[in-house]
Amino acid sequence: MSTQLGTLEELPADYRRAMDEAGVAPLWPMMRNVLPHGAPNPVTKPSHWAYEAVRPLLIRAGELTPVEKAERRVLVLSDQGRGVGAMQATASIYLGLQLLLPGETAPAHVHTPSAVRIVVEGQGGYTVVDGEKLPMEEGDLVLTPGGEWHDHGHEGTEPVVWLDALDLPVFVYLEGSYATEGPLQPQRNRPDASEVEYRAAGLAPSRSAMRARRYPMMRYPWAKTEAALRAMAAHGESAELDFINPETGEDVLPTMGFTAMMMHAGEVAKPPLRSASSAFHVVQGRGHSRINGEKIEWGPKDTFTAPVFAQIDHYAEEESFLIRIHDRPLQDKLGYYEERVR
Ligand code: 1HN
Repeated sequence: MSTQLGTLEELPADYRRAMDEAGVAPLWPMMRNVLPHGAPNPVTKPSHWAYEAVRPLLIRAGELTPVEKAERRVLVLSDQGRGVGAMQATASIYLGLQLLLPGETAPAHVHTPSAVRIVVEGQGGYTVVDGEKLPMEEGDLVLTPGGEWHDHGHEGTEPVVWLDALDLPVFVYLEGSYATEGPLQPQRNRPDASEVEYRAAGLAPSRSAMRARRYPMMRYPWAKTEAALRAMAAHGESAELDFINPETGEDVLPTMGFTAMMMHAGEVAKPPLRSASSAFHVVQGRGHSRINGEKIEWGPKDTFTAPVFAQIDHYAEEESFLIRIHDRPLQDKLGYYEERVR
């Protein structure tokens, strides 16, 4: 049953003034704004950032603003539904493209939000998390979980660019976002955990009284991800693999999830409608997607987004590898993640 709710205008002017003065407002005129029927009414609009278009601006930022003046030299990818300058790509996900030039370092800090980097181009970049040096190669996923010290450096000869994905909007909403700064960290002189402790799927360091770290593996090398996707895709249609914590089997972070997808040339994917919002980063390939009917043509290194419950059709024109960034882990924890068949 759906009755028409009363409006503010129906109420006498003196009553409205009196409510104003008392610091109260009637719920019923605004009820449907916060509780629409059947499905949410997202502010987020499908958005697309072509790497070709953003890259020159990022390189120019490298000429205009020394890293010392930026702390992090980043161009923020703002959701079209919120406008340029919005520090949201979807309601819960922040995205930015970060540039580091040869020889530069970005100072160490620790903050409450969590970040994940997906390396877009360049060689020789690295991130140090809690003393562990994580090399950054194209397509690698590198975690800097909330509460972990991290700094970045660059030992190569060409610019390094990566995509930052943070749960920053959630922390800002909770009035819980803050950072502490510190000196660059000493680096342990050994390869990262993906090369040592978690070198092969299904094998983990022998369990002892010592509990595993909360974030035991913080780098997911693209070479292994691609090989795993190819093996899966060779035996079926599209392949999708979730990035997980190798000790718990859970998502890599409490709030954000990451899924690697491979599509063969000519393949079509029509995922169910999901209550999670998504951003897609194209590691390799070319194609187009229809998101709520809007056509987005994507190529290598592009990024695009889809709002909650979006109707999404992907068409791979070439063999394509995408990483989907989403907020399902957060929605799971809040008890409402949902998928609808279409
Ligand atoms: C941050 O700490 C980094 O560490 C990048 O590279 C982007 C955007 C907002 C807040 C913190 C980084 C960020 C950020």
